[in-house]
Amino acid sequence: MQTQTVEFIRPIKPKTTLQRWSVEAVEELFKLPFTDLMFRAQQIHREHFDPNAVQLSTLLSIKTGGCSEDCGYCPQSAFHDAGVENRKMLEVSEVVRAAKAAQEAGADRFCMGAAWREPSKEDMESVVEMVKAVRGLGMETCATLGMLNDEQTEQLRVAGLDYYNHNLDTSPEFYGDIISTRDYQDRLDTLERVRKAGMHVCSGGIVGMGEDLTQRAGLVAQLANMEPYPESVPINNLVKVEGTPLADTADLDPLDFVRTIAVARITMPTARVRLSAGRQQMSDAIQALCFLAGANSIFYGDQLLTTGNPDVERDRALMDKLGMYPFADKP
Ligand code: SAM
Ligand code: DTB
Ligand code: SF4
Repeated sequence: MQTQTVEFIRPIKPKTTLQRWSVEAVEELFKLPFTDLMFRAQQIHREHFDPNAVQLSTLLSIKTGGCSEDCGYCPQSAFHDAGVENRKMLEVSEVVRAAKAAQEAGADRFCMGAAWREPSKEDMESVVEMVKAVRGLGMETCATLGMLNDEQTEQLRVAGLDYYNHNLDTSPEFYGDIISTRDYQDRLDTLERVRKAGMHVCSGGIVGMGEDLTQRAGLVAQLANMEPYPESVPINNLVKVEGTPLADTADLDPLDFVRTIAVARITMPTARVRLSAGRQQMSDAIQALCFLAGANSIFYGDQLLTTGNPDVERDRALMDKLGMYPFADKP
């Protein structure tokens, strides 16, 4: 593991091999001159990864809309009127068809998302079949289904789930401004169960929700201080959806988004840092800066869950232009 020598990075728990990050230390990273921050991020990125390889995950919403949580950013919450229909869960055969198509298009990971607070017993039976079937295609599997209990994490592990996505979304201090139907500790408890069951953890958050710099740093510090930190860290730029409480939030300066990627890379050197939601609204130049800052994963395919994502052709063209390739095709 990289040893940090710069004075503002203070290991809090030297007995572990992990970096421990105070919120202040993370905030100091955010405040570095842009080129210094990028240089540090690139150095660390290149120590651990091929900087030209990008991991491609395709998302599928297996259960859309009507969610009983009130997350202020989310078009699928039953509390908001964002025009998202409450649909029933997809059939296993529909999921397999979508996974095959994603694999043929070049994705190596398939992530199944559901608009649930937590899955029911019956939901789990279908999800287990989906995970087994997608694993059977030779793809990495990921699911994001809300809170899980111990029995459910075990069911998913046995089914062959590789990653569980459960985002902390923001800092503990800002969380209550965005969600009132669950608390931060609920999120941490589920992540702990996923880890204990032996699956890889995918956890990140959303920026551009009106958080201040300390709160943005607080999210990164929370993630980086998990022991171990997540293997996969999605950084989402808020997609502002009409009808959600955050629809009119002021735009985040795109360079502040790039900074967030760089800070995630520096604080979690071996994680896959995913440039996640919000790419459709981003120029190629900003996406290129995100890759320079250490992003090495994207959602691939023209749909996220309910909102759009760049289509495969646009992403292939961008990768070609930048001389990047899917990490599975590494020469
Ligand atoms: N219901 C489950 C949960 O919340 O854990 C899984 C699905 S939920 C849609 C997965 C993640 O999508 C959320 O944690 C949030 O980070 C992200 N998300 C939802 N709406 C978003 C938006 N408008 N912009 C950016 N990210 C969003
Ligand atoms: C993550 O961090 N972002 C993805 C995935 N994990 C599940 C979801 C983004 C959702 C964007 C809004 C939508 O399409 O509904
Ligand atoms: Fe439900 Fe997840 Fe959306 Fe929150 S983010 S409303 S839990 S689907």
